[in-house]
Amino acid sequence: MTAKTDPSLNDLFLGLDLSTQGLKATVVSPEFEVVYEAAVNFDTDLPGYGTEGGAHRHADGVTVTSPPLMWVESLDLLLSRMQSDGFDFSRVKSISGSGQQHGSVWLNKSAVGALKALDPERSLHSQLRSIFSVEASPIWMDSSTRAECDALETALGGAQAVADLTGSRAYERFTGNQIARIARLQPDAYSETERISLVSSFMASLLIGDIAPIDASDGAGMNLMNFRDKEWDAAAMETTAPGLKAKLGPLVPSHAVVGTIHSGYVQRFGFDPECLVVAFSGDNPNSLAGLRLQQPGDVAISLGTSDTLFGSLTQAMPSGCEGHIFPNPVAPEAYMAMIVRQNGSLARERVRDEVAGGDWKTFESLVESLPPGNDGYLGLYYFEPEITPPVVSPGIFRFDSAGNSVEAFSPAQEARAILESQFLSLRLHAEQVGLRPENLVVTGGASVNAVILQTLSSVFGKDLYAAEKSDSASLGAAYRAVHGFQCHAAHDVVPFSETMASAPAYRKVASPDPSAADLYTQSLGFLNRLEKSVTNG
Ligand code: XUL
Repeated sequence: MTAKTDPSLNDLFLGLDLSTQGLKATVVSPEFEVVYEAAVNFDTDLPGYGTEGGAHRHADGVTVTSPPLMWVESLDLLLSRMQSDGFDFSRVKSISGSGQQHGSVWLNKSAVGALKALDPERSLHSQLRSIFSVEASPIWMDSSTRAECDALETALGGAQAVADLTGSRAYERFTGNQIARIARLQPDAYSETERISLVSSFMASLLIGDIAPIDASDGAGMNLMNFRDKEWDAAAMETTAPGLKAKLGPLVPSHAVVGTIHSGYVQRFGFDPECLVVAFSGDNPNSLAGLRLQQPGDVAISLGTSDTLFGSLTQAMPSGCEGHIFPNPVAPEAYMAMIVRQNGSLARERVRDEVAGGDWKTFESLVESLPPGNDGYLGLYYFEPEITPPVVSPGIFRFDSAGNSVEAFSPAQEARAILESQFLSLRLHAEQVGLRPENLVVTGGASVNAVILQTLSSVFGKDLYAAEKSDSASLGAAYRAVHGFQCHAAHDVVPFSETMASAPAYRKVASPDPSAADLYTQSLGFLNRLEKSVTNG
């Protein structure tokens, strides 16, 4: 990298993450040291909005929204907290951000004027309370749009056709389907809407004092964008709602600078007037950057309430059944693919409670008492409806090595079976969307458990590395702030691997059992058949 693009040691880079439950700031130095963090929790810090977990769940059981004004107020509160902590805003060279994916913010004709005229003497929320044409923003947890999804798939030629075009089949939470529903049920609000932003681009808009464009990585979570050429697709837009293109505005690459900080923040908080704002993106694309996935084959697994696997790839294979393909936020020529399994930590804990009285040590001894491959016994554990593979009715299914149903497993078989089947399923479905891990990073709550890590490493046949910090979205936003700053200075795309070259290496936490690698590879076909026999996919 040329010296011109290198930040100076005094510089700081700010990442913001507006998640479902709160707003978080992570500040990094040019050496990628986290030097400051702050957070706002929507439920406890802004109780006036009456959210639970940051959202309002409606009586119909499928509609889930959040008040966008709460997001505005949270930015005020976060920046004020940073100011009271004595944070030196003048050192911030650039800001980027992350937002929960798919949620939309509906702006009326007064929005641009109000954003441009932000007055440093007054709070943001007092100035912006009347810019919304829809005051309850649908978010990613909303599943009210089955009819709209069916309509899109019918119009475009089926689920696979929608996936081939947009990177994902039609999903209820995807923004285009949310837009179609609002346009149908609230036609007046739709026609009063000047612009529809994503949560991510809306937060960037608040900082630049104008409407910030949607970036291509988060734009791919809408079922509206051609994920290969990164343009809005005319047929998808036409099926979704009339006159939509003008309401969405342009798309930009995720590393693009979308503006400089509005003068109101310079006066109120002491920001440098030249502080750049790099396009905000979705939380999953930001996590990809936060976990430093730099090249095709770099894959992260987050073991959380749900288990998520995502990684970078050059040959995208969108699936009409599962997973998502987004443009890669830090490598414009590449993609990212993502698989979500709903039955993650809670399912493991449930089996642990049943076979080991809630004790991880006992659970570990049970797993270790049997060889990898579980003598051919395999179990499928769906305590909740499953996303990957699609399972509507929960259930547990146990099989012997010939694929015959088995009534019950011994505690040891059960303990080994849940880990092996969860991780084999992640590997199977990752391969089905073109993700073949070469370098594997694990994050999330369960990543401290030795037997879980060992099994994961063996199932994938790869060394396993651990990321030290779990809040990869806000960290990724800070890393992207550095990347965008450098790309801007270089007038070119700087390879993300160059940006991150001086970041400390990850710690190896497990190596695969060499005797198990072939066995697990051979089990993938068997698992696929068993999953198909019990699922709806
Ligand atoms: C991704 C998704 C969630 C949200 C959560 O498709 O719906 O991961 O991004 O914030």
